Amino acid sequence: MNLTRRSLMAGASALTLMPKFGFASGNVEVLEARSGKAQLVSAEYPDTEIWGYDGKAPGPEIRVPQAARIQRKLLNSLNEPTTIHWHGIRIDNAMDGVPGVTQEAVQPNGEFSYDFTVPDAGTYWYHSHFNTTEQISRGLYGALIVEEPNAPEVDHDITVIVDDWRLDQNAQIDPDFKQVRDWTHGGRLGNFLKATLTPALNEVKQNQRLRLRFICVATDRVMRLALVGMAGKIVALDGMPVDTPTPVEMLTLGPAQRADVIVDITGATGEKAMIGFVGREQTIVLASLDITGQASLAPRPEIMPLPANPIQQLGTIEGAQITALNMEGGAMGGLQSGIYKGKRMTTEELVQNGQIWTFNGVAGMPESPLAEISLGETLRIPIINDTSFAHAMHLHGMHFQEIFADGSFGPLRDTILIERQETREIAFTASNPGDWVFHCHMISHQAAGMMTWVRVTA
Ligand SMILES: [Cu+2]
Repeated sequence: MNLTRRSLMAGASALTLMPKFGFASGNVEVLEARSGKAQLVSAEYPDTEIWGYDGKAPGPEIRVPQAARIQRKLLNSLNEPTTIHWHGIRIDNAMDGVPGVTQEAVQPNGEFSYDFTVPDAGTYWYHSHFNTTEQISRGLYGALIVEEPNAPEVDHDITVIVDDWRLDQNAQIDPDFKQVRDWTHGGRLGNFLKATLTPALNEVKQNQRLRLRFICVATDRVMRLALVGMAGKIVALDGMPVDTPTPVEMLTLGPAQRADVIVDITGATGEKAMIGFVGREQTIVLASLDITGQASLAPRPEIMPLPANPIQQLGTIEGAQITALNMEGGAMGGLQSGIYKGKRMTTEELVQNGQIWTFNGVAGMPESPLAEISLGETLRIPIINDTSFAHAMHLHGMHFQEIFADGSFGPLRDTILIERQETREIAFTASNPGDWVFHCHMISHQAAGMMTWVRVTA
């Protein structure tokens, strides 16, 4: 696809009125989950009632140096329980924020003190892990940025949170989070896409260099993004630097995935640099930056790899334990029955229990782990997607690598997007003890059955 500026529809005039929330703030000690109001669409619409950290969506950006200690007290001012998961962080298990697995859910008016260090630099995020479809859909998420001590020089370092809201005519969030049609298909897809840039940025200059930290916080939508008026490379995926930065024009991010790109503004004065969402029928402008001059005559030097994180890549997979994960269910699937809470049920009975997807024949959290391995052991998981939908599998606590057909390994990731009827294999060497959930990050699918866990013993 050869995208030009002109092929992008100017459909997001509201973005020039982007509310100025979510500025970097590295010293928030309390995160209060509460309701709030946000101007999501434009001044012509009423403010949207959201739930957010400190009443904002996105919540405050947490930005710290690598290896820093993060301490945040979660105050729950919602009318229902909640927790915070620190997505992609190699964290102590007790701080992972999974209710019923690593902690009790924090009740209304309750609190929980999160305290952990961030070993790896990169782009991460935090979000609710309780009643997650609803709580993320209502805005309970924020960016967690860990800075390299020797970060590459750029003119702007911008976090780009991309979300997908389902709003009614008055710009209010559709409160029906339990539509069977969503569960059985591609999940809760919205009707209003929004990119929030932090810090806000409206203009750039030709030959300026930007680091854009993309975070897809949508519960279910895969974001296909086009970059126009800029050219550069992907330097990190899911927080982790890639060995060899690769040129980027289009970026595909499944729910929860991140990509850091370093780009130079190539457009000329008077033109625009844009981020567009490439949909089936149309491309929507999510961000539009005026190019207001030339920063320098000469193009910038070559984009180099980011400094590596102190994380071990896969060595050998010889002798590794292999445990397959078979995905079944959903619409246009052949699921006849599945086990839920220890009981075999027909698909009708599963649906009555809000379940529609299975991993290895089981819907929802199984009593025993998908696999149990000890520290230093390597686990291979071939993932067989025998369904008619894509899934974004996320492992907590550790990053994994894909094993390609030729035996080579892919980049370190914490979330892998697996297309319909596709089989992909991942592997990791256990480096973090605890019970770690492994689930589809199309959160509607997770809620409707796609959840399991692995145990790493010390
Ligand atoms: Cu899924």
